[in-house]
Amino acid sequence: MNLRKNIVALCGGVGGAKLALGLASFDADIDLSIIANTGDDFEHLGLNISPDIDTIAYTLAGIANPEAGWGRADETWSFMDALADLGGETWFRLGDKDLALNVLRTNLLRSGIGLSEVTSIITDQLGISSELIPMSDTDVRTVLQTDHGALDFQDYFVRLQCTPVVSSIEFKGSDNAKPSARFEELLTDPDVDAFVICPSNPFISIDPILAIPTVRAKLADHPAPVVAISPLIGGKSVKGPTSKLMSELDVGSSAGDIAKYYGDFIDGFVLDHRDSPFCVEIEQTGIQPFCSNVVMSTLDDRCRLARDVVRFAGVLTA
Ligand code: FO1
Repeated sequence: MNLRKNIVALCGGVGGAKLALGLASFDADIDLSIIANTGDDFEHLGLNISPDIDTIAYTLAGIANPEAGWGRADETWSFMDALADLGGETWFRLGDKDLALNVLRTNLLRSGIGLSEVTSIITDQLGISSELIPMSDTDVRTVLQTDHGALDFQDYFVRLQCTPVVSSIEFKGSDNAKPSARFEELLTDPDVDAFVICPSNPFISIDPILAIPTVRAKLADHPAPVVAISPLIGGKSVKGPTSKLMSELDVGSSAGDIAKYYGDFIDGFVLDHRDSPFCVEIEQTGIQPFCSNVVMSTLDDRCRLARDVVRFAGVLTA
């Protein structure tokens, strides 16, 4: 009997990357393919920056900055300090080691290599065994309509620290975007055993992936179950602006509201024990709830949650 399991995880920034590490670590019989959000990507200081790809790569390689969640551990900041002395833009902090990766990516892209191949060159160099796949090789850019006008993602998230009030979110370029070739393959691969929607921010990390034409429908049509993990605990986002965006976008405030927001294309929803009162309303929408401990402070936490998610998916019928 083939014990190997093919898991495809849709993932954004810090929270999602933690579960991705758990999925990559808890069982050697898991073949993990991670689909990374690229809606946060932007050109800055002449560089092509892909924050969620890098956050996931650094996390899987064990070299992520554990406090910030983004950028690298043991970083130095000579480039930023020198740039500041020259009056350059330093609101988006690029450490010296992080800079090297972004210079490499920029030059590979400029030579005509696509983002998927560039990303596999980087993951090979970092010794990462899981597949890390951009959601698309064409540009999709998250733009937020706010009380400060239209904002590119990093302006909203970093420069303005998520303080603007958001009225709507668009994904520029998504209408003409296609899933990356490998993502396209996985969406119709009968050997995929489960799709996992990591506990990333649904609106700014998962929605850009779902906005690419055919993705949502193919996930719904695939025979494998789709399991989402709640990014909230007790109505609070573990990190970042999920709760704030829920109220600004009028999506509700609970884990149950997140399950309903994802809606028909998910089969199961993993939520924290503290949110178990929402299981009934989730079940009434036809989505199977499963309670676990969603807090991921240690590697053991990440592996345990990953194990719960894969086991839960194993008993779900899509
Ligand atoms: N997030 C910040 O809040 N401040 C920063 O200065 C910052 C720099 C940065 C540099 C490289 C990188 O890959 C990510 C970086 N991030 C920073 C995180 C980034 O804004 C991501 O888009 C978020 O993690 C959301 O996923």
